Amino acid sequence: MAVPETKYRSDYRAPEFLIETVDLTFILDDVATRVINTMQVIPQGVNAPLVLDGQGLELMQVKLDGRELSANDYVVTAHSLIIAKVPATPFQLHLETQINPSANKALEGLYQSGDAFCSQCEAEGFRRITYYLDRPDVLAEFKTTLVANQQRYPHLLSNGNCIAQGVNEDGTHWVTWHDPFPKPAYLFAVVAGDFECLDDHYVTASGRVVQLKFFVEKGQRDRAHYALESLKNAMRWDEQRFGLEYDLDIYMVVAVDFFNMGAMENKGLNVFNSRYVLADQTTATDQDFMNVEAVIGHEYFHNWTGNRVTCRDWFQLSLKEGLTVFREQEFSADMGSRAVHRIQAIQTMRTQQFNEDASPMAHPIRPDKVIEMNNFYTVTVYEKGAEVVRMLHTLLGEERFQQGLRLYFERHDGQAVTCDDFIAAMATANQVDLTQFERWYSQAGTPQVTIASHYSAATQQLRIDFSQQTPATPGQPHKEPLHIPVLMSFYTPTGEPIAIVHPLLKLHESGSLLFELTGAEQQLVINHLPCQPVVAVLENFSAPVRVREHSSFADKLVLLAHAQQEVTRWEAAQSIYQTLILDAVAQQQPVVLAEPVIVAFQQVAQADIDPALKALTLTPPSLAELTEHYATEIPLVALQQAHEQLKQQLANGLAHIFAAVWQQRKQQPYAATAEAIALRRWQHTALEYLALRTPEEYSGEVADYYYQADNMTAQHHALQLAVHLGLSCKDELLQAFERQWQHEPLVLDKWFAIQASQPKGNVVAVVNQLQQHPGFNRDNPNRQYALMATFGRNLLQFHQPDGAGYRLLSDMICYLNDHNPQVAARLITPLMQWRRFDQQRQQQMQNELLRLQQLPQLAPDLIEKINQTLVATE
Ligand code: B3K
Ligand code: ZN
Repeated sequence: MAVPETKYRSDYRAPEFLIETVDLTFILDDVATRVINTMQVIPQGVNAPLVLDGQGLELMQVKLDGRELSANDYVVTAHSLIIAKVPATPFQLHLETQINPSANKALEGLYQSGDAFCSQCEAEGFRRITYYLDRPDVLAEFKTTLVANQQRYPHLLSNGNCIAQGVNEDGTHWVTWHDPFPKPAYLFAVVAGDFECLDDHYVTASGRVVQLKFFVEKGQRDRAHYALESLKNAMRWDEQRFGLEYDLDIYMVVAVDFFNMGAMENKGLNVFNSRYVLADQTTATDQDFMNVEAVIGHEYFHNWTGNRVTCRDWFQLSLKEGLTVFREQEFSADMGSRAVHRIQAIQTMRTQQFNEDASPMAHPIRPDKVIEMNNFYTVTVYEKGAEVVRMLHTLLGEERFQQGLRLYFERHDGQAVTCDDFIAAMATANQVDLTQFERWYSQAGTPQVTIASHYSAATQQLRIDFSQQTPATPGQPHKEPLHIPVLMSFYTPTGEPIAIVHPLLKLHESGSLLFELTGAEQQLVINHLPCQPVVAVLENFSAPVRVREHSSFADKLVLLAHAQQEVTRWEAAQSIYQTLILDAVAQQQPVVLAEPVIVAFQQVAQADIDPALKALTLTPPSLAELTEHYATEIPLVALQQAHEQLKQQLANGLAHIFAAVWQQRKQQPYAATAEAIALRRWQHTALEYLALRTPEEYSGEVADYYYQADNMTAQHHALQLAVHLGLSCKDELLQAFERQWQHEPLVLDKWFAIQASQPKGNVVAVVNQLQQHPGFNRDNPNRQYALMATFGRNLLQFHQPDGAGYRLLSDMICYLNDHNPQVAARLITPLMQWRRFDQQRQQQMQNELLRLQQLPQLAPDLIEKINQTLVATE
């Protein structure tokens, strides 16, 4: 196996050539698309050969300043076109290449999605379209002409503004686009197809009119309204909260069915996975609606954080992604329930990101070495990256954070920059020293913060000992202390807030107190406290760390009932559940929910608070989150048993409340507002506990609810309960759903996912069977994520001790290795955790990894991950 080259962040060199303008013509054809590329190249005074990136291209012609070059003048390798002798002054390079979009199953570069052509260039896909300096610090002005059959492809789209179009005599037509903003090639896009278009416009704060156009598959226009509204909300929000306006006259979104990720922020022409555009009440769940809003916002916000200011090199990915996820999270929070969105983000961190930190692929939010860039679009770069930006926001406060961001745009608009530049703007604008804070960019792993309180009644003094320690990760044996913002609150034992004035505790705008932990060990001493206070720590998950503290059950109950911050109350409940489960597993005893705890949860269930918070507070941490407490030998089965016992006891203890919630619900017309979503969530939680407690009694009720549903949220929940709780209506509902939705792939994905995630039964066999279902298509990433990625997260079933689950997944990875390595590399995630299980499972997973490692044409995406995981502790 040829090991592909590792690239290091420290090897960055400025480009030897720049490209000022690019004039591209695409003559579109299924199997032989012709790409004519005329570039103005500007040498940077380094006397060097011109090395252009290119992959899978058939080179037809090369002209330099109008003169055709002969084959002796250049060298074509598997990954480049090298022209040894080029002028020292600006010159024009003209290249003609040919590509085969219909053979492109990797969905990178130019490919076909159904009947349409579309492109995906980030990170390094443009080199599959033409030879180019395919790196983000080369910014050029693009002009693009598309030529295609008019009947089949009435819409021809690219970045920027449409400047000319015409019809040819041979049945083709052409459109020329011009993007006035210089941009890196990864933001380039072309689309051709026969779409239905949803049109609207938006007037910016300064009064400019922007055309908004959503292109979707025929017959789907009505499903794009929510996405369109979300876009307008995002545009308004970015003006109001960040003072940022849109800059072109048109903003286009194209929805395609074949797409590796969520969406892509190409300048003026976003390409979206259709699942993040198409949503109506009959086909989309509440969660789907929230995801549409978030992804639409995310791609829109990139226009400033990513496009206007872009990354110098791919190691800086978090510069645009961390910041844009932060902006997206703030947008969602401002549009809906802040606490609910925050809790969702915390859960993602504690399950997926902590998991990645505990894996051989652990990396800092700004990685130091990369083999395949596509492997670094991770929860660490995105979500932990957003947490790092959020910590800055916490440390500086909204006003000063905004000030820093303004300086960042002032300094760097139109440039390709680094994470250091971002931090420097924040530091300079606010006259603060962020040197230690910058370690968050270079250190991998989840820091552990230990907090121990000691109270002396005699001296009325409270001493809190803080310590922090970050475990070693591959390539980083030693870690330095980080700058950690710790938000805290103090309460009396009866739940009254205590106002504390202390030089080390700043009153934060959230209402909590901010303590800045910077040393490996630090003490906080507070005097004049007449009684031992209850302390809430790391409120709002103020840093992406694990906390170890030893507060009593009584203290947790005080916080559950009285904490002022909603997220803190939820955390108190989570901490109670977690202690109960982990203790039960450690002592091999059943979980026992004592009377005062039940009473406390009954009070939550009956309180006059956001019903979504009730639902979240009454839901124990997932099995995935619980596994995070074990570095090795994860006791899967015992955890699952304890988890189930706990839920049963909640179901019993709160049965009368849940029954009342369920029976007293009122039929209301469906709306995807935060209030309506919250209410449904609470009612669905009630139904789940009721059905869990007495499945036979509730099977009919669940089936009725299913059949009466006028929206997908209800239908989906009923089906999920039926399947996951093994209700007697299970098979009937599965069939009904399949019949109703067999021709709606995005909806059928839910049917696949519900079955792949069921905790009981022979799920390996079910998933194997579903691979043969006519609705399953191995080449479509959405189908793979719905069936195979969901199965990989089904801890109990995927990790069947006989290894059948591992084999099922690795067989699919073998197929994808040859067709879509990016998806293959995503699906392999659960196998990366192999060392955290018992001997037998380890052996089985290792066997599968070794088998994959032997594949004749192993893609770099998989080479990087498999080698890293097999080598890690050798
Ligand atoms: N920037 C794109 C991700 C591209 C992924 C390339 N493998 C989507 C986003 O983060 O907005
Ligand atoms: Zn992004």
